[in-house]
Amino acid sequence: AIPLLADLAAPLPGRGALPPRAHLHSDAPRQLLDGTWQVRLHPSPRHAVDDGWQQPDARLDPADWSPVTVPGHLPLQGHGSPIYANVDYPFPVDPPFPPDDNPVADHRLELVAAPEVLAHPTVLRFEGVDGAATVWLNGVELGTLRGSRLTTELPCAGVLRPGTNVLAVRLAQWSAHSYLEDQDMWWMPGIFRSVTLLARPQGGVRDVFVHAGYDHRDGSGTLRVEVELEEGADAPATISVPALDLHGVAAGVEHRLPSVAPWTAETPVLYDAQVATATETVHLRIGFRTVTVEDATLLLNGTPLLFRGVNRHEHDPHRGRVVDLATARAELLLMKQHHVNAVRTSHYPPRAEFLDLADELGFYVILENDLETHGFERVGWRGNPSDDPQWLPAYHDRMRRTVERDKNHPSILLWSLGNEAGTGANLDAIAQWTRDRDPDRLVHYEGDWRSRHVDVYSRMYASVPEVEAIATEPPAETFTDPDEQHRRRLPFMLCEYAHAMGNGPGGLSEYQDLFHRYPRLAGGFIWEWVEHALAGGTTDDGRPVQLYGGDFGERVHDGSFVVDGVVHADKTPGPALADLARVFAPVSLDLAPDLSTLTVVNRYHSLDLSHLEAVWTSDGDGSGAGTPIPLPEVPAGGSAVVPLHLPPSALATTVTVLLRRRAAGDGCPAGHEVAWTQHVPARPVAALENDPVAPRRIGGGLVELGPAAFDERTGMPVRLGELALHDVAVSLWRAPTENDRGVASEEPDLPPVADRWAAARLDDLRTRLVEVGEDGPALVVRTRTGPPVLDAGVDVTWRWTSDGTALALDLTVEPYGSWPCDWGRVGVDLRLAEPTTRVSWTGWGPGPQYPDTGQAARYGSFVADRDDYAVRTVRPQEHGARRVDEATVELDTRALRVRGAGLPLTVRPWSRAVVAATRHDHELPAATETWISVDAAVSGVGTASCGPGVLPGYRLAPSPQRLHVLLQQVDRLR
Ligand code: IPT
Repeated sequence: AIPLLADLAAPLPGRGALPPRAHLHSDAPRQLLDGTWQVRLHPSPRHAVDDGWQQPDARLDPADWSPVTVPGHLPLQGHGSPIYANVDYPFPVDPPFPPDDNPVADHRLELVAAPEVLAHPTVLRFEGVDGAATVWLNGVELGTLRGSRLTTELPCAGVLRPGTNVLAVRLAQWSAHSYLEDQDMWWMPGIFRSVTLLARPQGGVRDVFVHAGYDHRDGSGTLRVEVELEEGADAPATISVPALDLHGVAAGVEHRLPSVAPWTAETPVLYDAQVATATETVHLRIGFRTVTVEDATLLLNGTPLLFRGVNRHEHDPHRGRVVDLATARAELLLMKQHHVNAVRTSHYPPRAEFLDLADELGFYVILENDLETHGFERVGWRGNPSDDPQWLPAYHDRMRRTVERDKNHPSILLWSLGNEAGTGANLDAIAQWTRDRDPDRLVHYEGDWRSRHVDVYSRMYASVPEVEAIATEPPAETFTDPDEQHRRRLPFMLCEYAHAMGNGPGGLSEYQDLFHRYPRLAGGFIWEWVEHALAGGTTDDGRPVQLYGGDFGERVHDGSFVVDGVVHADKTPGPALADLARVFAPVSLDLAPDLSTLTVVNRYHSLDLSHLEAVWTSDGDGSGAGTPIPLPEVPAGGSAVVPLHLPPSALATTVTVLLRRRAAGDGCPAGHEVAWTQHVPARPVAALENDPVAPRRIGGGLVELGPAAFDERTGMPVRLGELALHDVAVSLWRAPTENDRGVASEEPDLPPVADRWAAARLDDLRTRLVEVGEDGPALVVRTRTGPPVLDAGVDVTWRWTSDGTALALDLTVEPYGSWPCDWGRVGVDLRLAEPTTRVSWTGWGPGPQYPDTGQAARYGSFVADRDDYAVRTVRPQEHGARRVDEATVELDTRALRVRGAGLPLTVRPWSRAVVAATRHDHELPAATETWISVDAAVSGVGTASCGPGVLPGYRLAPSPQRLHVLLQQVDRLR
């Protein structure tokens, strides 16, 4: 028998750990063991030799060992490779057994313990070890580690000694616990968080549990600090909170404080506190707040709370789940700047210090246990550990370690039992344990829609109509089932929604409108904050390579489904982040159509608007200094109608009203825009400026019309000024977005729209010239365009005119026959034989817009270089359309000007066929040409990559369409 095999198959908690406790900031000595360790690998536990390698005097062959950085993931340091699988277990579902094919990594570190650490009993703390490990110090087994994202403390008193010590960790990738760690992310074993030796002074502070409540009725606070001491204390601990005039008061008793400042994410007031014994002092920051549910409404300090949340995984494109604190802080500041006020720590506790940042910067946190058994869904949930008693100790152990480590953080309002772990008695048991242990917080778990054991009704990816139906359910009394009654009394939230994969998410505003309308709705958490692409170096021409599932030779994988965030893996914002900020804005502004008034709705939880100034500007994008608008006092939750007194001439201009910060604060600089709205006047239709010129035949099968030449055989223009035009055609297709490739949750029996387009051969339209004629000064071309196989298509009339300078097109598109699918877009494509360098435009920007995205876009003048205009995504897809009134597509020496009224314009160096067929951005060919589309209409994008498809109002059913556009070759701008 191989003991390690038996160990790895045990569905039990690890051995040898001390009871879990809070992660405390203590003055006791400590020694960080992060750095360079040595590692050697075995392909399986059956090959892991017992050669005494754990012993200090072991004779080791240096050739077997190589350096590895701790914290780090082994596959990102050349030892094995990452595996990305979402729901599927990448091994047979044979619980509790792991597969034999199970990489084992022996780690060794020689260390000399610091004298100040050695002067006390010591513990060895592991904050995150991905996989299942056994730990030896100087050849003595200290214990085993289970629960990859959870802290373990192993006592090492009597084993740690002066001089050199040898720490040995044998880490297997797979174990029984892998069944509990099926989160949608990379499988990457390794000691990926810090390892520390902690001195534990006798009589020191072992654990602290702060209970700090706020009573909004009288502004008072209550404070009770439970303290557990290490052995050997001769006096109890004392508590000091100098700012509250508490000096050396007793632990365990409740102190009533007549006046405290409450903690909220908007006012993250923290009180410095010390808990001290004769031998140890720990420092805490206390926040007073109370979270409750009343009338199916979530309340913080007595006031309804709205989560403007994101799901956050820890991810770094180079280091995986090793995320340094500076990066975590930068992430949180970026969230602040985009009005995110809540984080669900999907799907495990983050590194401990993240919660310090959340307390300090102000975020509401749903802290999630390290638990997911989603892969059992594939086998009808047979054998799901959540309902099998042999796993109860492991469930209990994980939940306990989750709660105990982070229990002192005011930012945490809810504990989450885990994610996608089905239902079962073990979940019910840990819900009950959590409520008993921490009655001051709420319990969350999405996986049980009966919500019997939770305090909020939580769902993921529910559609807008479904959320509205939940918001307006009949009262609890009307239900006969007691579970239903209970659920009806709970507030509702979306722990995941708006799947931010590729081009999207579409439809954010519709959810937010519901959240604002119905008090039962406590908001939601976008899926997800950050994309999990892994860095794969650069191409020969310097483009970054970003990798996803399947790129490491995995046989079981879920491709690019791991790349689905509003922020790229390197933490640079994607276009959705700006849209999110607009939708999440804590103040709503509405301009009366005659500009007489501005309606201001304060959607903050507790702030009034005194930190903001309002200004208006005219005829720009709002970036100017602006004229102040005096704002009345608008308390949190209140609204005001503000008279504007703008000059009457303003109506004919673009008026932008902005609310911006008066001073720096809340993670934002002074002047940071918090909300805006815009009045865009009707603009004149772009028209030819001079008298029309007539078409004339110029030989060679060409017809000249002003600056353009047409090929009589096709009826299509082939030249505009000095520009050769190629492949001019009507098109109904777009390069499928990842949302287009998904099955929409409201249409589970229908194929993805991308497949419907493919079945209808929307990407392969053929055109027949019907006639080329003249109508006065117009060249009128009629074509019929349709896909092979089908008898449906579009009849197109191209009416071209010119004044000798520009070329105008009036296009009508009439569908005929019975169309089997909606369209991706309707417009005109053309190709230029040289690459664009940049695009400047007047219209909406700077980000892209589809009918259900682009909430951040406003009217103004913008410039973007080629890549920014095209919007490159890790997996290539349709993106980058802006609605333009006028745009200049610059080439090396010349430019093409496009004019129309808010026309969706797409510019990129590749055809849609190339975009659709390319799996990675870095595989796209170098830019040698320019593909331009000017559209009459485009479809929304929805979120069918996971969740609902395009809302009905944003779909593009086959329908008559018109397009009016002016084209002109101009000189390149300087
Ligand atoms: C949901 C998961 O909770 C999350 O981890 C992620 O996988 C997300 O989907 C999709 O990216 S579960 C899904 C079945 C709705």
